[in-house]
Amino acid sequence: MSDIDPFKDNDGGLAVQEAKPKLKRPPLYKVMLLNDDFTPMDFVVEILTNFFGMNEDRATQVMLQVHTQGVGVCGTYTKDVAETKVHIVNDYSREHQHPLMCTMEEA
Ligand code: TYC
Repeated sequence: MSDIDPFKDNDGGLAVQEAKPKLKRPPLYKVMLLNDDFTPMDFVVEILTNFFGMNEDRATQVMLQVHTQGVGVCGTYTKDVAETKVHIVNDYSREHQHPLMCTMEEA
């Protein structure tokens, strides 16, 4: 058996400070759609339902918000998830010959 007893004071009288675990929440990122004059509204709604889990009504609201304000938030995610969403949406839009732009920024 080891002579280190985890339940015994093994610091030989030294003042030993407990390690303070520094756990921070990971930063979150907003994934956003930008307005343009060419992408059909239906296609934007399809993006929001397929890739951001919105129902038709919510997707239409967000699409109209982007259409009128120029930008709108699709969701907030950790960095890896946000980056993946941005790539998937931009690839999908290019595949369908639409200029729709998806970007992200720290929340
Ligand atoms: N402005 C586009 C149109 O009138 C619709 C649109 C909405 C495009 C949202 C992009 O992110 C967007 N067809």
